[in-house]
Amino acid sequence: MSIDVLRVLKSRRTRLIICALFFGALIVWLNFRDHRLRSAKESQASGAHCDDGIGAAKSLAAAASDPIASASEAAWAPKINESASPGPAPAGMVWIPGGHFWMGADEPHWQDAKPWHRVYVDGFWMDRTEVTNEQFAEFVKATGYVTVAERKPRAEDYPGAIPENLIAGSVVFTPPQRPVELYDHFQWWSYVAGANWRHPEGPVSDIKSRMNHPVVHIAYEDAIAYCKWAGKRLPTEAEFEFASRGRLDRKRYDWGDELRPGGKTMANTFQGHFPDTNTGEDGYKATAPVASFPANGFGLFDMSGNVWEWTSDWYRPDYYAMLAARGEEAVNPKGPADSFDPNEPGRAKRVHRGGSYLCTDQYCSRYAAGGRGKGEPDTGTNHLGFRCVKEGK
Ligand SMILES: [Ca+2]
Repeated sequence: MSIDVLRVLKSRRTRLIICALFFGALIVWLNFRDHRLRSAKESQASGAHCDDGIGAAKSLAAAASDPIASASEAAWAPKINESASPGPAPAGMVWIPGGHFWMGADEPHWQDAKPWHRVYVDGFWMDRTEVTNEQFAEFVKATGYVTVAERKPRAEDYPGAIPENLIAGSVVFTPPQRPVELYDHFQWWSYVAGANWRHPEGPVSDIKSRMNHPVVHIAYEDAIAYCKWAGKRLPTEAEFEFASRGRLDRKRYDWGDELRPGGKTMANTFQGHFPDTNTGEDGYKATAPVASFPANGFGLFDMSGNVWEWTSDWYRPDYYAMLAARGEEAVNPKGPADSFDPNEPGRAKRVHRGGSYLCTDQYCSRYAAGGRGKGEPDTGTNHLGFRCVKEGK
C-alpha cells in the first residue's frame, strides 16, 4: 500500500465516509435478512410444497376467489358410475368405476388446486397399494433394469459440472439436529452418493427388512418402465384424485373432514416438529409397510401418505383454472401440454400426488385430498414412489 493511500485512509473525512458506507451496508443486510425471514413465514403460511427445492439440491394460478363460478354449477352433483367391473380383477388391483366429480381443494393457500372444477374419468383398474420393494425387485430380476439413481449422471445432461461430481446417487431426507428456518430446503434435503432403491439412505442402508414397503428413489422413467413391464401405465392426476376420494365429495381428507376420526390415525404422515424432531406417533418415522393404515372407500391403501406417487400429468399451477375457464366438464383430462413452475422456472415437472410420511400441517399438508406435488422427471427421493393403473377395456 502506498504512502499516499495510507494518508487518504487516515484522513478524518475518509474515515467518516468509510463509517457511513459500513452502516449503510449493515442496514441493507438487515433489511435483506428480514425480507428472507418474512418470505419464509409467508411461505409456511401458504402451505409450501413439500418438494420445493429438491430439484436445486440435485403457485401462480390466482384463480377466482369464488371457487365455483356460478349457481348452476354449484347445483351440479357428482355421480359415481354404476357399471360393474369388466372382468375378474388383475392380481393386486381394484376396479375404480369412474364417474363425474369435483376436483380441487378448499385449502385457502393452495392456489394451484383451485378452482373446484367438474371432471369425468372412465373406469380403470388401480393397484391396491404402492409398488413395493418386493414387486420392483421382481421387475429388476426379470429385465435387468437399472434405475436412474443407479446410473452415473451423463456430462452432457449437466453442462459445466465438474466430472468428479457426476456420481450416481439420489436425494435423501436428512433431518437437522435442531429446529431450523423452513425457507432453506438444503437444511433437510441432501444429495447422497450411492442412494437408490436398494439403499434408501445411502450405501450403508438396505431394504432387507423393508421388502413390503413402497419402493423409493424412483424417477419418472423408472416408474414408466415398471408399469409397461407389468402391462399397465401411470394414473393421470384426475384418475388419482377420483380414486383417492373413495366415493366422497369434496372432503378435506380421503376419509372425511376430520384428520383423526375418533382418534384413529388414518395415514402415515409426520408428527413432532418438522424437520428436526419426528416422534413417529403414528408408528412410523419413515415408510411403513404398504396397507398399514385403513383403506379408502374404493379399497385402496396409502393414497394419502406413506410415499408421494408419480402421475403422468405435467405440472402447471394454472391448469385447473384453464380447465374451469372452458365452462364445461373436463373428460379424462391428461394434464397440460407443457410444464411451468413459477418457483423454479425452466425446470419441467410432473405431478406427484398423495403426500408422504414427511407431510405435516407445520410445513406441507398436501396429504389432504386434492393436494398437488411436483418434481423433475429425473429426480427420485426417499419419499417418492408410485403405483400403476390398467385400462378397463
Ligand atoms: Ca401414497
